[in-house]
Amino acid sequence: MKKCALINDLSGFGKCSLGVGIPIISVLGIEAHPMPTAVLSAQTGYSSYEKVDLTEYMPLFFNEWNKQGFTFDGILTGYFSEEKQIDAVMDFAKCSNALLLADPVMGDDGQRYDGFTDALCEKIKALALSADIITPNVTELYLLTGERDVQKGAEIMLSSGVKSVVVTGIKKDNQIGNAVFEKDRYEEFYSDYSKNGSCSGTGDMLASIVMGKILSGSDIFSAVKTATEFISLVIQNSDIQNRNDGVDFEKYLYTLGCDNYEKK
Ligand code: PXL
Repeated sequence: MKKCALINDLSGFGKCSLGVGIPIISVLGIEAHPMPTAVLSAQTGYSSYEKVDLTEYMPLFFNEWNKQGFTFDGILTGYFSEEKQIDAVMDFAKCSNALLLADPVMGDDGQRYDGFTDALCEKIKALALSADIITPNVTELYLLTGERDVQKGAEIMLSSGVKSVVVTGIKKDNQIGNAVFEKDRYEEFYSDYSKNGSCSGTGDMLASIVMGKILSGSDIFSAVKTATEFISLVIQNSDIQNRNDGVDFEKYLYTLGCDNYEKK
């Protein structure tokens, strides 16, 4: 089986990060190998939370993985709480031939998430610039490039060497969608999932589906189409009282697995 390292936090509440990445990568038929950046009582959108940073353990875990000869087909990164975590990941990724998908988690709806300083955002930008694929939402694309125009922002990232830029949460008419920018191809995928506004974890779901589908042989355009349809289905069928709680993705995970698991 193909192997994907998942470098992200583990949050007890607010379904996101490793809590959605592990099941999604697994149902897509790819081995999930988590390295938690931090463990939180709940994601940072709640009015309070406890957080344990694993910054000092990250180089130790990566060294161990290298010492054991573990290799990866994909490296998927998400939430970071300290700049040093990103140095460790960049060192780890440099020594690997894996496809690097960096989800530059920094903010949403025009706001930075709690704890994201200028210095941390600069480091996240450095990681994004070294990635094969990035999946910023509109707010994160602005934080990365200073550009409010989505196409211009995506072009800045492409001209710096990123191969594919997937911009999420683009609002158009009554719809919300995701666009894939590559040097010589552009495509956008819209759905009616604006019904409940932005929800915790949907960006993490998109990044995980894109990575899992690509590692199992899809091109990025069909991977983003699948992710858009999945997130739309889940949001339409979730009973959302508080956007921080996340969405009811569990009951639809099986729809992602249909292509990959042999049916007996
Ligand atoms: O889904 C993005 C995310 C991931 N991890 C943590 C977060 C957030 C968004 O708020 O707080 C800990």
